[in-house]
Amino acid sequence: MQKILVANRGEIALRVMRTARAMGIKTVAVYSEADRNSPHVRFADEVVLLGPPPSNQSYLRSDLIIEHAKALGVDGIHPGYGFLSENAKFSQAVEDAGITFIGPRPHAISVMGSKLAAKEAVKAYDIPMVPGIDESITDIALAKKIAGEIGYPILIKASAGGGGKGMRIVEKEKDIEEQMKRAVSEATSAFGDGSVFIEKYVTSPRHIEIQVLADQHGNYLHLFERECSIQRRHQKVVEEAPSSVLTPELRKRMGEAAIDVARACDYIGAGTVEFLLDADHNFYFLEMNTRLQVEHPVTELITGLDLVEEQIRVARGEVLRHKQEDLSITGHALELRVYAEDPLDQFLPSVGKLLRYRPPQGPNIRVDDGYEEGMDIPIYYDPMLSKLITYGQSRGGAIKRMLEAIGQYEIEGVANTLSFGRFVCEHEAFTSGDFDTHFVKKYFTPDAIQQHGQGAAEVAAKLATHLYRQKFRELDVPDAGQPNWKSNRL
Ligand code: MV4
Repeated sequence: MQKILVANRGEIALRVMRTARAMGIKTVAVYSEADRNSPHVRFADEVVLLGPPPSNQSYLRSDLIIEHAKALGVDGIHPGYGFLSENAKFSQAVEDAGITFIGPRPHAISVMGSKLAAKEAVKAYDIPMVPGIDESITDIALAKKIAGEIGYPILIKASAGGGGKGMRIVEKEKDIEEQMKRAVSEATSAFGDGSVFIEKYVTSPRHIEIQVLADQHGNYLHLFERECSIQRRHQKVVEEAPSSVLTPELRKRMGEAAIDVARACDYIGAGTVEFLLDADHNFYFLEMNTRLQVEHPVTELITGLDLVEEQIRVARGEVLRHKQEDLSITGHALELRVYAEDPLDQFLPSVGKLLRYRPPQGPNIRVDDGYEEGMDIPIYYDPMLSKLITYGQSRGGAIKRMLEAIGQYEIEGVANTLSFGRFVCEHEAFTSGDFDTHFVKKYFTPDAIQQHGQGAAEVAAKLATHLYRQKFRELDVPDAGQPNWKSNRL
């Protein structure tokens, strides 16, 4: 492989190209008009403008991307995450163009893109599943009968679902009819597929996922787990590896189950198998993500592997270089996703200019980002600014490093979730390891972080008022009354 096009933007485009370059492979960036001045564009050896900012006119234009790839003699396309990364048609079209898709085959993507097809595919293996049905259901009377057998609460899920869309918890039989109708209509409008099924609702689970790697020769590895329970409305906030609740024995069983899931769809490359872990430490297969994930760096830090390098090697047809017995966990890693969102105002996206942007530096700190000081944060894409990743010999060491790094991180001009990250890392439920997927809902209120920065906030408010008055005196304009603080964030 001589030249790789990265069909993505921001931090992941940069991260993929860095590894490609280190492997002696030329890089091609694609970009939209909103990303003209982005670091990923400056980094690449060659660049291609795709079109206007909206994704469907730029980063989702598979036709344009493949056309340019052919014209530039590209022999591999890496999709990153999001955008076209889990699009089976794109994977097929890349292959049809004689280019290597750095990811799984179309078959694996489409099987795992449907929860019902995934359940069907793994049936032949002994993989623990949440009690429930594995077929689409529309008949209300039948749904009531099944729910009665499973026992309430139950969860109605959309087969094509993602991000919690089309998911409905039902506590009592009398609510089944209405919730079924809602789930079907939500799934139909969101995914164009109204198929839903029923599972027992696991009330206080942890979300634990296993990283897998597979080559084209039938070899499989798992790279242990990532704990992803700290999330807000299905958006992950803090991820870590390893999980503080897995024993070596449970880790081995979950790793083997994950490999079986990968085997069940003839997986190739890097993928992630998601599980729920209940309060009694029973685990259940949920779904498989057929891409490199946002949180892959924590796995890299505890295993010493470069997952993008492994993806490229596998795509080139190489045999996996490691044996399961050779892999081990060293130390502990945390990742905080820093979003351009205001934790004091319902996490509303905050757009604007990065007036000041100084990421922390130092040993055991890694920042994966795709913006620089002075840049505008576009409104068109995911609001993630960066990933702050820290490492320590112990979990406590990684948390301590994270708090230091948050303290060093300077971001001005856009509201961001650094203070929310500090809140999580200082919380007793987090530091003790005693948490589940309800952590944020259970413990977070805006006051929890407002109090923390009160001293600094007061100084900032006084200074802002002073500067405001001074400016109006200088310009000699009449005071217009109350400034619109909401739209003029200083
Ligand atoms: C569940 C569940 C409880 N019981 N399934 C959420 C998104 C999708 N990937 C699966 N999800 C869940 N499935 C059963 N049978 C709870 C969730 C869930 C969840 C899972 C992982 C991480 C965060 C979550 C937040 C709310 C609900």
